[in-house]
Amino acid sequence: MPHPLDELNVSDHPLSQSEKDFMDTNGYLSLGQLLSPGLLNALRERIDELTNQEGDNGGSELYDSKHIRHPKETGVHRLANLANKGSIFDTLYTHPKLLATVRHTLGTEFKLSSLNFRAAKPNRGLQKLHVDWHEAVSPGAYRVCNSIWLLDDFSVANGATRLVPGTHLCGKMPDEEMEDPLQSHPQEIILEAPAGTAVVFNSHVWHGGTTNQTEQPRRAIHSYFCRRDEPQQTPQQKFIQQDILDRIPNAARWLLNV
Ligand SMILES: O=C(O)CCC(=O)C(=O)O
Repeated sequence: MPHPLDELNVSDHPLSQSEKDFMDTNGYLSLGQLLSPGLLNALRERIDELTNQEGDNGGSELYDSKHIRHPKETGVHRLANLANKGSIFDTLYTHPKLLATVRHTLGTEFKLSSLNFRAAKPNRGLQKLHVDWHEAVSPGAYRVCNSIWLLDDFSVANGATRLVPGTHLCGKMPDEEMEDPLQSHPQEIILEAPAGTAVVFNSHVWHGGTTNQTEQPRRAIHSYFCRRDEPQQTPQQKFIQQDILDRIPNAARWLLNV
């Protein structure tokens, strides 16, 4: 029987050896501009629509979850549960190159944990360096893997994500090593890239948002994955809608765990 990942053509988009080596060593990998200009604009429009519709309630599915890693974040626009909010978001969790990178990190048995939007508002957005897990893990024993789809050009000025390459291998949490994880780390890099780019990062690498020093929100969507034996951040069996179940292929159901 074919594995669901094969049904999503993951084997047709293998990582090159240098991509694997880069991901293994640094804990992140840019997949380049995977979003066409047309899809990028349509995503921005749908996000604006949802942001207006949901207002202060935006992200409530995330904040209500008992598995949330951090309490409600101020200074950001959030939306959660995007897998149930339009077919336009399907690519963001089913793209074969994305899934090939996640498979390389977590093995074949993983699922979507959540699909959320985060935009840092002007003068806001700084996060502590953190990992998306409650403790440090041994190299290779990864439980979670994140990715970020850039809806705006990411720059030092507008609060691009920072990360400290290689820290997924160090077996330490940022707050064990740093006096103040809000501060810059001497080895941190900033993910500067054009809108439409997707970057996968091992969730155990130290990372976080930085301050948006421009007048416009800095927008991005995170497709976040976990191993199948871990709880989802958005438990899809609770949230899934019948029209979505009817629309998506079996392999996407497998990814959502519904
Ligand atoms: O959006 C970003 O730049 C990073 C967000 C992040 O790491 C988080 O919300 O945990």
